Amino acid sequence: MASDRCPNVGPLRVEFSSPVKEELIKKQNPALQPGGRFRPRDCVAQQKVAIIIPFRNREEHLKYWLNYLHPILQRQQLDYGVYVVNQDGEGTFNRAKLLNVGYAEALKDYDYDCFVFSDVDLIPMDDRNTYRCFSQPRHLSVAVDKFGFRLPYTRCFGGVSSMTKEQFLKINGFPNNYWGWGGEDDDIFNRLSYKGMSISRPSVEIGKYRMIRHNRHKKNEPNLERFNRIAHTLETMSSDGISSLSYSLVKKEKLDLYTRIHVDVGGA
Ligand code: UDH
Ligand code: NGS
Repeated sequence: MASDRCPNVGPLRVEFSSPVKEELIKKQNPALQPGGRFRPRDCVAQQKVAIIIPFRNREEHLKYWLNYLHPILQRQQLDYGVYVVNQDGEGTFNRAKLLNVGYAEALKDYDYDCFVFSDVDLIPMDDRNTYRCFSQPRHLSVAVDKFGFRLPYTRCFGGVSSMTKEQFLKINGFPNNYWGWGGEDDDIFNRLSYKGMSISRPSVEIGKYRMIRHNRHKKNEPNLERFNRIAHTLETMSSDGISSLSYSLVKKEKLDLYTRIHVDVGGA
């Protein structure tokens, strides 16, 4: 994927001492198109990648994410767009449903064939960790600093992951009814394994990440139903997913560095 003009460099220095202003990020990334879109000038990228970030009230984290990721994604020569899916209102947070919304709304803009789902607080430490899709669903954030740069458990699929459109549709997308923290990523792992897929991962060296430290956010308390729900993925996955997704789109804005989707996901 790398060319002489913009080679990937390998390990990167990542730190969170002072957030960069959006104006400066824009200046440093002059090839970006409105809505946070980019495609390489001198070649046709192999995949069209939508990067989806579930979001509410993390503006500082988002600035770090945009500042670090845009240059990396351009060096990776991706044809990509960044979608920040903002849960409007004060209701309990629903990460997986926001990711479903991002998938649906991104497809209204462009014929994306690959989707990268990323928490806003995770920054890769090596630009050889390509934000694209593979023959099996991919878990990219394998070695996060907060877990001592190790995978915390084998079935872990949280943080940053990627799936082709086909892989995503095969599992009927993500569950819509995990309100609050935890378990939705385990439900997604269950879906993939029930459909006979395996997980691809970069090495622990290339899959290193830094997480921006933070406290638990309001309205994202641990979901007490999560253990019961992940025990029933097999029965629920065909009826609960992208096929049953319903939401109200409040606003879709093409900003300089990303597309911001405001959504009312209803719920608890
Ligand atoms: N998110 C938001 N806003 C919220 C909650 C979640 O944007 O209010 C998004 C964001 O992209 C975040 C992701 O959902 O990266 C996952 O949520 P999280 O960061 O709260 O989950 P994590 O497992 O942290 O990283 C849980 C709280 C840990 C508290 C540790 C106290 N030392
Ligand atoms: C598991 C959670 C996952 C979560 C993972 C890492 O226990 O949703 O921890 O969490 N599963 C359940 O609770 C059933 S972390 O330490 O990154 O906040 O992603």
